[in-house]
Amino acid sequence: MLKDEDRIFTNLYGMHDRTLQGAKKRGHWDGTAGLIDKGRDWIIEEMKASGLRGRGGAGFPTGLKWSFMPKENDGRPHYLVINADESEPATCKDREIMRHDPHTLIEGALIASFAMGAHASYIYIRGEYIREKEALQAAIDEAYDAGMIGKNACGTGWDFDLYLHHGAGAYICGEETALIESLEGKKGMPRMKPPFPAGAGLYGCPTTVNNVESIAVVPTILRRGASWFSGFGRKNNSGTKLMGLTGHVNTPCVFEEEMSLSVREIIEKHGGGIRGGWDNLKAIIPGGASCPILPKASLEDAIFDFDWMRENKSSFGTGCMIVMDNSTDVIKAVWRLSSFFKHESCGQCTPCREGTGWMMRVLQRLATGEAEVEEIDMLLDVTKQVEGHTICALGDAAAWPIQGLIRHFREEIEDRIKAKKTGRMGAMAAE
Ligand code: L3W
Ligand code: SF4
Repeated sequence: MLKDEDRIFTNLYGMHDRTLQGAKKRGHWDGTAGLIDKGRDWIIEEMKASGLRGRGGAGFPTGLKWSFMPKENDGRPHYLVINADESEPATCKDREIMRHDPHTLIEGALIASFAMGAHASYIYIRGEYIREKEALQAAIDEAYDAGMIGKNACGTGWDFDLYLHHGAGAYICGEETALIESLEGKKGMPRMKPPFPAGAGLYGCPTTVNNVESIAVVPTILRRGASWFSGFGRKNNSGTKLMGLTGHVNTPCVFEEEMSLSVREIIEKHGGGIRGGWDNLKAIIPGGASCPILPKASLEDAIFDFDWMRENKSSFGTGCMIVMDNSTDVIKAVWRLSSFFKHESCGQCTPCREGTGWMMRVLQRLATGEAEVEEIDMLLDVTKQVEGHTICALGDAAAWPIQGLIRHFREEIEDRIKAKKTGRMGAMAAE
């Protein structure tokens, strides 16, 4: 369990002063110029050694991603883009950073941009985050006024500008290339990859897109050392992490914890346990709508990290878990998620545009028991035709939860269809 002194986010609940003065008192902006003086290579190597994996959902190693940025100057500017378009259902961890600890993000943006040779960085914030935008902009203004950013940032000789861009409320703009398109003033539609943004990103220039939390932890990792950070969690899953609990726990919350604790410890320590006790647990969705559902039977020894979740055919995602007790209609829950993906599809590739609607309609019939049993395998086949056949990960994200539902709850789906046919639907029916 994480000790108080090991927390990176010391103002997660807004109990302290979030201004520059307050942030400095809590240890932020301490020796920033000295870290920058150590040079780009040192910063990138430390980030690699820390084992930090991207905190936005995909878990790609952050230091490695930074190292893809060109070392030689070919005349094109470099950019750091910070993805604050936090829109994953049940995920609201970055929001707390921007509300209560914005200086961790601004200091991280300066250091990360310097390491990648970027004189400008853009934070793309979700359209619905109005107060967060105000808090963050106020902190950016303060940092400019105090000379922490801007010309000769922190007295390092490095000029650095930070811009806050407000999105218009589309989930797909959290996909990095759609976000870049949107920043450029176009419709937020994902681009084919490769080229990855490090080769051709914003305005065709070398760009790194990182999640808010990934950038906000950088200064503390560099101050305390890579080995301090990598000392938490299992190999390849290191560090502390902002996590969340929603659904049928007694105390839904966002919290910082070390990686690789058990799912049960996380739920009991931070969520106050399941409503009605552990035996009343039915399933979890580990870290975002695209992460396949896992039933209680698979969770007794489950470890809450990237590798365990992948090895067990799910995904750690953003680390913000949805907990479902035995009162949950899991078929209806996954149908609801599929209607979300249908709504958010940008529509430029056929398997996603047509497939998300098709899958949603079949799921709705499964939820009401009106489908035929044979349609379960037909639906599974369709998910396989969507998965891996689209421009961006939204197609996969729409397919995986359905595959998880069929893998773990086929019997419940079949029982519902049979009950409908024999008139035993009763209270079991989805309204
Ligand atoms: C250079 C290579 N760069 C990969 C970079 C790539 C990107 C990062 C991860 O989707 C997932 C999605 C959501 N050369 C590279 C390379 N990169 N190979 O690494 O890339 P990728 O493709 O693995 O993932 P992605 O497209 O970024 C993210 C899932 O996360 N998710 C979370 C969503 C979270 C939010 C939120 O609110 N924070 O929306 C939850 O499950 O479904 O599967 O930068 O360029 N060879
Ligand atoms: Fe758009 Fe869906 Fe294709 Fe992604 S997979 S580009 S959201 S149509």
